[in-house]
Formats: sequence, C-alpha cells, structure tokens
Amino acid sequence: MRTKVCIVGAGPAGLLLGHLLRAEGIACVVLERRSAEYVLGRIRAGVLEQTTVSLMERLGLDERLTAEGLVHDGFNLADGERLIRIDIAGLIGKHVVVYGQTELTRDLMEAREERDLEVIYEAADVALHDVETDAPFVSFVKDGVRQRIDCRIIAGCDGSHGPSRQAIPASVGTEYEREYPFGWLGILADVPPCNHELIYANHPRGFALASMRSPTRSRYYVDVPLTESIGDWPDERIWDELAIRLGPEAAAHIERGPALEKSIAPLRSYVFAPMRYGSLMLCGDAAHIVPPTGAKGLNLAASDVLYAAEALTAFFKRNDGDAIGGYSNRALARVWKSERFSWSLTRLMHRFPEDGPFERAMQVAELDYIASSRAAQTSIAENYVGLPV
Ligand code: RFL
Ligand code: PHB
Repeated sequence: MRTKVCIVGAGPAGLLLGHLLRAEGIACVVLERRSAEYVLGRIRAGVLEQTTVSLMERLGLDERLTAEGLVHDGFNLADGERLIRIDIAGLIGKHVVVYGQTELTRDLMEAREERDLEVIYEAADVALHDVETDAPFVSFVKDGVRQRIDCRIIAGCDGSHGPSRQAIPASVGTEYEREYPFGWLGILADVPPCNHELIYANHPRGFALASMRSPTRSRYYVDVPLTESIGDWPDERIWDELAIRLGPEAAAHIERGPALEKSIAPLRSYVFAPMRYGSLMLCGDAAHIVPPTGAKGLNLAASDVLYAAEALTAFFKRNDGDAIGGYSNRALARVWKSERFSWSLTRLMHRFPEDGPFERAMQVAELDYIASSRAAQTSIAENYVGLPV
C-alpha cells in the first residue's frame, strides 16, 4: 500500500490530523492498535479550548459539539474556606466548552466514511522504518497478515507509549521530565453535577476536582498516593472524600451514584524535543504529557495537529519543504507555555508529601494574591482558555 502520510494512532490527534489532510485532498491512512470500541471506552479529557472547537467547526464536524457542548464562562479555585471564581468571560471575553474527549473522538470516527478517511483498527506490531530518509514505511499485522505502507511522511500520533517516539534515536533528542508523587482517581456517574462550573480544590486532605460531561453526568477526581489502587477506593469512599475536599457548600449538592467508570491516572510532565526527525513528525501525547490540572493535553494535541496540517499542506500542495522543518519549533513554543501553566496549577492546587510549612505558606499567599488581583485572575483565565495558536 502507498500513501502520502501514514498516521500512527487514532486518538484525537490522529483522527483530527487525518480529517484535516483529507479536507485538503492529501492522501493518508491511519493505523490504530486498538478496536474502535476500546478507544471510545477510554474516559479522558473534558474541557475544550476555543482552538479545538474551531478545528471541529472548520471541518464541519461540530454539529453535536455545538448542540451538546456546555459553554463555561468561568471556573473556581477552592482553598478549603472560600471559592475564588475566575470569571473568564468577564476578564477576557472568552469561554471554554465542556465536551468529553470520548464524544469528540466519536464525532471524528463517525465521519470517516463520509470524508473518505481510512482508519485500520486492530493493527498489531506497528513498526516505523527508515524515518531518517525521504522514503519511510510502516509495517503492521492485520488479521494475521504482515503488511506495509510506503509513504512520504509518518505522523506519530500514538500517545506516550507508542512506537513513534522510540523510532527517534536518543542521541538526537532531549527528554524533559517531572513526575508527581500522586495520581488522579476519576469517577464518572450519571448524577447531576454539584455545581454549574468546575471546582478545583486544594484541601488539607488533598486535591479534588468537580467536573461534568452533561447536565446529568458528573466527572469527579481526587488525588491519591501512587501506592493506592482502585481496589482501595469503593464508590462510597470516593463520594465521602469528595464531600470533604470540595467543601460544605459543594458537598450539600453532591448527588451520589454508582460509578460508570473509575480509573487512576498518574500525573507527569514530559516533553521530547525536537518534535520532528527526518520524515517523522510527532503530535500530541507522543511528544509531550501534561498533568491534567490545566485541562491542556487534548487541546495541545489539537494545536500540534493544526500546525502539522499546515506544514503538510504547504509541503504537498506548494512544494514548500521549509514548512516541515519549522514544525517542531512552532509547536514547541506553545507546548512549553502549556507545560508551564499545567505544572504551576498542579503545584498550587496539590499537597505534595515533601512540602513543609514554607511551601504551604507559598500556596496560601498565591491563592490570596489570585483572590485579590484582577491581573492574576486574567493571567489564569488567558492560559486556561488557551494561548493563541
Ligand atoms: P491518545 O489519546 O493517547 O491516542 C493515541 C492513540 O495511539 C494508539 N496507539 C497505537 N496505535 C498503533 N500502534 C501502536 N503501537 C500504538 N500505541 C498506541 C492508542 O491506542 C491511541 O488510540 O493521544 P492523543 O491523540 O495525542 O491525545 C491526547 C489526549 O488523549 C490527552 O492529552 C488528554 O486525554 C489529556 N487529558 C486532558 N486533556 C485536556 O485537554 N483536557 C482535559 O480536561 C484532560 N483531562 C486528560 C484528562 C487525561 C487523563 N488521563 C487519563 C491521562 C484527564 C485524565 C484523567
Ligand atoms: C474532566 O472533566 O475530565 C477534566 C476537567 C478539567 C481538568 C481535567 C479533567 O482539568
């Protein structure tokens, strides 16, 4: 098989890139290790920046997002005593949209046929070859038969554990990494949210987040030590902990229900640079990870893909080779700012086991400053809605 761009991974990055390339008439094939059902079963991001929404609009795939997405004009930081509201709309005239990654992925998946986007699911043993040359290829096994796709460019959209990043020799790249001593335990339940906006809480017992997927479906998180597992957290223990950490006002409105899904995700900051090597371009989690506190992961994947699609369009339609050369620096400039924001919000809102009274006093002082400063709130708001692309 031969195509122009072979995309590895059919998460949001791979599917978005595939659709953007097809909209430009550029031939591409997407290879995904899992089944479509498995991909849709992963519960992840919930908050979309305007850039991500605009990409769906540009593709004309925003019908459900426009109808069902919840426009949020603000969100809240809770410090155990008070709720500090970040009035995004009032401060900068923008908003975010609450719409699950699962739903966005479903919209992209369902448009495959109509937009002539080929996605090969359950492709095993995907391996990248000759990425340093102008004639790379990808091999994989489908239904027991080994196959090969020859292409001009490989887009590595295969998340943090996929084979794409591994195809770049360690000697040509730098890894930047920060691990955190806790994970987020998430619970999804068909109960109305306790508040109409998100609440991020820093409580003496730890972090909590009240989020949602719809007016009848809630998504909550608490941070837990990495030594704990799902078995340690029956539903009732999670609900009890949320009621304490989110504070009495939110607790009064928490409705409990059976978990539709529960999982623990470790928190990590990671960047691999450069994001291009030879004929391989990395997009999304394949190149970088942010802790979920800033709601940036999916949105960064979307901005990478926007830059990658522009570079590939210039390359294939206008013969502009420099565009691909410029991709990594352009993407990384935005990635680093989101890494900074996600790291600083994580630092502010979590109790780190190694923290002493000084570090805690810094958190209190920063939350006090944010509560009293329009400038500080504006800075948080403009980062939360997403910096310009
Ligand atoms: P994905 O979604 O991991 O997709 C990669 C795809 O590649 C496939 N793959 C392979 N395919 C072929 N061969 C192989 N060998 C392969 N190995 C892997 C995988 O099966 C998969 O389908 O990466 P992508 O597309 O870059 O998208 C990134 C986002 O998924 C991620 O950044 C976000 O989910 C992060 N995130 C959040 N981001 C936000 O913008 N806002 C949020 O509110 C938000 N909340 C979250 C989050 C992530 C979380 N977890 C579980 C890590 C909340 C949580 C709890
Ligand atoms: C979510 O709803 O899953 C969510 C919302 C905000 C975050 C992270 C996750 O910062």
